Amino acid sequence: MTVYLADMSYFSGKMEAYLRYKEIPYERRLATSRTMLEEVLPATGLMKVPVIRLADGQWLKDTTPMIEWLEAQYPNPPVVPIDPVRRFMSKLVEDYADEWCWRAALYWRWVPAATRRLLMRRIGEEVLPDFPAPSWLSGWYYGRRQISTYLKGDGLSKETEPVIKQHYLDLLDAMSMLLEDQPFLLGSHPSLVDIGLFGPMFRHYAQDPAPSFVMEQRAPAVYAWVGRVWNARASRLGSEPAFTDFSHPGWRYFLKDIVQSYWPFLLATARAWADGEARVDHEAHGVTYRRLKVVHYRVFCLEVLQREYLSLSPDDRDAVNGLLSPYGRLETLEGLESGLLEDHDLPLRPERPQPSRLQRMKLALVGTPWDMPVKPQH
Ligand SMILES: N[C@@H](CCC(=O)N[C@@H](CS)C(=O)NCC(=O)O)C(=O)O
Repeated sequence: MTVYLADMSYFSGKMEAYLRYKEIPYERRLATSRTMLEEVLPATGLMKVPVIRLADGQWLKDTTPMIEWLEAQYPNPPVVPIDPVRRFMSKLVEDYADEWCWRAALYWRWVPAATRRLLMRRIGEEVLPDFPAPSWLSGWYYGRRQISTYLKGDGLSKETEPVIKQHYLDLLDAMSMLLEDQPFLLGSHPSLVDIGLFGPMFRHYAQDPAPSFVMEQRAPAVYAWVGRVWNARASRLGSEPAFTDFSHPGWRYFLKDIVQSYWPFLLATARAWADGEARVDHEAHGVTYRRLKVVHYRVFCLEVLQREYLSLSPDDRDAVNGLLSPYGRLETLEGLESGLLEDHDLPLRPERPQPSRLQRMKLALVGTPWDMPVKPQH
């Protein structure tokens, strides 16, 4: 298979950690604006990485469904615990790592000046070498776009800034606590929670200069874990992972943040989506994140998690509720339908309608709109 990826990308790092650990052979294809427009967009409707082209020409997109699909093809050793309670909890943490840890990782990349300058240059050279502008200029433009979409457009304000910044430090402390007792976050082998948290921790926090220095000083155990996950190989670790049960005190920070901040954010997003709203305010951590984009993909995330939660046996659901009860409970929404389940049925259906020329030009400049899938012309 061929993985289209970028070497500074959060989700590409996550995907590669999984493939490397599972020893699934793949070819790396660095995505540039040309490969994105000519190969990735027509096949997937996305200007995002990573995506995968299978040897038979079929395509996969979005790391969470991709990992789930690959787990069915390459089941041993599993990264997803078999026990339904641990499995659900792992998926919850993976989703939190994907969607809620994103803002702070973007903050630490784009706000410290030295890191911002370096990344603008890297993006210009590595992602936009075929863009019709000098690479410093295209990199600068792309960086400004990331800042306006994912920071200013995602609730960064004077009020929220200290909380967003602190999120990284809290993650480091919680992970350090977990790693005092085990090489990986859930025990003897990498699992979905390691893979999920590798997203923010690898290409952003461990490698961008400003947060990397913080990790080195504050959380050397996390720094070592980043290398350990990158270097993990199933054949070396053996096929019998022993996964623990989320009762370790290091999980308290995550469980509290998921129940009190992330899940309510998903609910607010889904309600706003159902009401046709484009923006939503969200209160968490004692501050208000104002005018957050209502991202359709996140309605899908909630739908998938909620389905899994509701399909647990009563005893298993009690066990999940028991783990979360010190912090609250998971409210569910009746009649929740994102309409995206079919779109994430993998491999993707080959007969995708093509975007128009005008849409392609627009997408080359602005990327995939964050709040909606690309609507191709029929
Ligand atoms: N839900 C997707 C997210 C992929 C994603 O956001 N990729 C980023 C790089 S880490 C991207 O390609 N961004 C392009 C852009 O913002 O224009 C996944 O799990 O793969």
